[in-house]
Amino acid sequence: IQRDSRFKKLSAEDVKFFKDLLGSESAVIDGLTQDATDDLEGFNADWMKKYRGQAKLVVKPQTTEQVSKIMKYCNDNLLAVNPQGGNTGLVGGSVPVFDEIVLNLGRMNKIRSFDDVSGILVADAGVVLEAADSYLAERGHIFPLDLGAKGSCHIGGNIATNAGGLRLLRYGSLHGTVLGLEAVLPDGTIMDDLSKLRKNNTGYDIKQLFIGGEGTIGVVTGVSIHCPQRSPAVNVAYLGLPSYEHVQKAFREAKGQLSEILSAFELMDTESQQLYVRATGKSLPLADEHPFYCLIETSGSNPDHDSEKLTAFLEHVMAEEIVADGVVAENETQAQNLWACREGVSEASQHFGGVYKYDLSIPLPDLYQLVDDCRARMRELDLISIDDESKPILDVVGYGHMGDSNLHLNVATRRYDKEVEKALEPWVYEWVQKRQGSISAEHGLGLAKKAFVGYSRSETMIKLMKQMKAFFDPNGIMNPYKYI
Ligand code: FAD
Ligand code: 2HG
Ligand code: ZN
Repeated sequence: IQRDSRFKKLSAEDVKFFKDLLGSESAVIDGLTQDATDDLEGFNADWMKKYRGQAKLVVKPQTTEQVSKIMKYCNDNLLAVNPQGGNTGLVGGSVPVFDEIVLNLGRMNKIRSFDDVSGILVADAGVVLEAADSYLAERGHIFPLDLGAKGSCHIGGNIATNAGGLRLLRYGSLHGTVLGLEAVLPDGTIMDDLSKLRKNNTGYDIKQLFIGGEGTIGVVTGVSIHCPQRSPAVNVAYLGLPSYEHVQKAFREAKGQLSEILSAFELMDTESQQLYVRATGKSLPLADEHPFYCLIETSGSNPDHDSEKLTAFLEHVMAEEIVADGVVAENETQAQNLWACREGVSEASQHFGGVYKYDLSIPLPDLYQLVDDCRARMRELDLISIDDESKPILDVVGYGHMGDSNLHLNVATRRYDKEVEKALEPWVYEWVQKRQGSISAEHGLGLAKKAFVGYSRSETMIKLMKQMKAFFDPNGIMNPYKYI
């Protein structure tokens, strides 16, 4: 890609405008009129250290009005902008490609209101997910989304990517739980759609376009979201299973027997768990190795009732030899350790130098076949070895949100390598297209999947998306060069 020459290059005068507007020293990182290379690094490089921009300016507004003035100035002057939350995105959408200004929401981090009768939380977009959840925990509620990056990602970033995560099975997608949004459009208009209503059928539901919009049509500044009651009884079980067939049977049984208390059903293959062990030095919860593992969580209101159900379920699946072995957490620490075996895989897979991540929706019966096929392909091409350091790939691992038919295929490498990338792309996307899956289940498209949207969307749909983009952002200044 080439830098779009329509965009103005940042000048000292522009920097002065932002400094005057935002006032405080810490609100602007200025790499144009002074040396700020080190300070800019964290905003220019993504979490995987795969994508790197060349932004010379980071602005950190504290109010919606400031965001509005920033956007109006950028639009009037044709300065390109990259909205950024916690910078944990996995598709290269959160960092600039060239010299786009980074508009980071980190200082917009206030809870605006919470009603413990309705469970409706209204907060700034830059509130860190874990902070929102802790605030809610003190008030007997839970954020309807949870994910491994909770300590860094923002709720605004979650909305911009339409993150799915570990609780979607129970609480549904953000398209249902988000009740209202406040967003700033590229020309500075404040879209005040911060409704607190669960029902509101008054014409087009425009906020939905911002959920999963990946910062291409506006900046999300405020969020109104419906948060459920926190369950007093939470159980976590970690199970070992002999095959993917058995995993599917266990999922059916879990839905049938745990039904309304089932809050997560996660899948990990043995390779993903071995990689976690290798990267962290920790040991796995079960003594013997099993080809597959599942993490099951239940959340309910009555500890005795839930334990009784979970015990009956476990007895049944063990007696039927669906599950080979398992362990149930006896306290909060044990539960966290079991969850770490699942949540830690994402980081473990990039621990050894590089990673190629594919976040896919695949019909459940076929879901794991991709991992087997991919591993076989990498062997055939002689690109993979866990011990031989001369091979680029350490391992191919599969894990994900079984309950949502969402597979994470991670190819852990010793370095970023064009040969590996060519062996994987578009092969993975063709595989998924043939099974009517989606090439992006929950992480978005960003820069990584820009060239591959056509594997999951028709010409007509892509054309409509481009028309929407042009309507909201006629100058194309919002997160340019990315998927749209
Ligand atoms: P960023 O990374 O900063 O930005 C992501 C995108 O959103 C960019 O395109 C950016 O321009 C845009 N954006 C950010 N904030 C705004 C805003 N206020 N207004 C407009 N646009 C904005 N995802 C899942 O779905 N499920 C998971 O289970 C999951 N687990 C993860 C685990 C780890 C360890 C990591 C590193 C990532 C994980 N992710 C997961 C990826 C996920 O997309 C992000 O973690 C999260 O949703 C992004 O939030 P963020 O604040 O970091 O956004
Ligand atoms: C998860 O479910 C995240 O752990 C990250 O969505 C997946 O790193 C990945 O590929
Ligand atoms: Zn995920």
